[in-house]
Amino acid sequence: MDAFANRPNDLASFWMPYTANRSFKAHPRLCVSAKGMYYTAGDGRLILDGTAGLWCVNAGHGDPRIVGAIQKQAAALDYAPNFQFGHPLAFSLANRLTELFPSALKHAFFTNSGSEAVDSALKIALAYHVANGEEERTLLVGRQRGYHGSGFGGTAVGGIERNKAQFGAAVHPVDHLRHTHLPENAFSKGAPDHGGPELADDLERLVELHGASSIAAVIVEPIAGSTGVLVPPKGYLHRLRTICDKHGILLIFDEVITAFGRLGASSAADYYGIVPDIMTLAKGMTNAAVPMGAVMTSGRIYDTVVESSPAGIELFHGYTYSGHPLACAAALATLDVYREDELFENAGMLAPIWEERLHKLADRPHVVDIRNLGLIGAVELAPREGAPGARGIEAMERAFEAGLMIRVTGDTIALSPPLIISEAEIETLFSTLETVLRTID
Ligand code: PXG
Repeated sequence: MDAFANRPNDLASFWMPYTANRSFKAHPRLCVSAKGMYYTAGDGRLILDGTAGLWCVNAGHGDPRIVGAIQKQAAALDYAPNFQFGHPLAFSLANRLTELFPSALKHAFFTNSGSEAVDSALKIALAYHVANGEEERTLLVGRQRGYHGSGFGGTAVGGIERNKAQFGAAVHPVDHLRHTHLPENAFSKGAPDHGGPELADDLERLVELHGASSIAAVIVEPIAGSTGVLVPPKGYLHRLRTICDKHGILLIFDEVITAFGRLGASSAADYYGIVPDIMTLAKGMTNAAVPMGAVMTSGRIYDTVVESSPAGIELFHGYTYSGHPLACAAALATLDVYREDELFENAGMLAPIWEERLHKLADRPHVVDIRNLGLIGAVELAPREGAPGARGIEAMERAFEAGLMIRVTGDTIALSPPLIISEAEIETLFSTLETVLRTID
């Protein structure tokens, strides 16, 4: 048999990630091309992208400046190793990123995804404490309902039981803070009022339990995305920073979703005016056109690890494709597009319009909560009796039939459109969603 025989209609071989494979393959939803705010589905219909892919296509699909940069780079230098050799674009990109984010974050370590960025960040935190003479700081603290990707480290600090159940014990000692979702904050517009500092004080509980000198780092998403858009109450992140400082604990912001304009600023760190010790990036960094992630670290972390090592390699960690030329070219072009088209500013300008329109869904059928910040929105539906998640899945399927891509997590609809969305497209998105909500029981 011809080893390269083409079987385009056979959906069996591809084991799809985080997907109900059997139901998808019975009723596939395929996208065959994309431009701007829209996909084209397999049957030729236009689908409005309400989620920027998976929170990643912030500049919209197929921007010719990004496409052109990738094409040009592929022809000029397809690959060069960054282990003991290097190529100029990786250095340029690292410099550009340090200009974009809080000035204390002076170094960029490249990865190929958010999951790798998280695992790298955790390892860098541990390496820092070893270099700093505090090797007993090994405990990594995450948060309930946190999502930090699918690596072993990220899964362990993540707070989603379902993501751990198939894989046995964590490979590293971890503990978790309480999540930040309080019922009294339902239907808050933007940052909720109640409970921020008290929730952050949960870190003091862990300090009492384990001893501060055993805790290496705390990792949190500034806004938890994957578990249904949980916006931290006012004062939460500031208090977390204060407690980390008090006890010598590194604070890691997992900004895989929040960086690159989602909140109308370069990062959540920038938006909140809080400087973490380490920041993880991915997704919007290349507009998702080539996979890439990064870990930004403070000068102190880099200097401590690098300067305290004997001559030779200082950090025994990296990936064949760390700082891949095509990814660097895509990222540099993407940063140019963000700047030239003022997309972060556009997101900030649209945020109040987005908030107003989103919250008009409050009295629609099944809606039990609405949450938002920047160009992020969540509509939580009541679960069906005995079938949690079923209503959410049906909303996603119906929306796709109606020409709209949404994401669901359980019964929560999560929305995060490309930052190029227009006011008219915001209206189309929400009126389509209202129709969908009317049609499901
Ligand atoms: N950290 C955070 C905060 C994320 O949201 C990752 C790490 C992992 O990134 P990679 O590139 O390894 O996937 C993520 C990923 C959703 C959804 O529907 C969110 C993600 C991925 C897929 C779906 O909310 N976030």
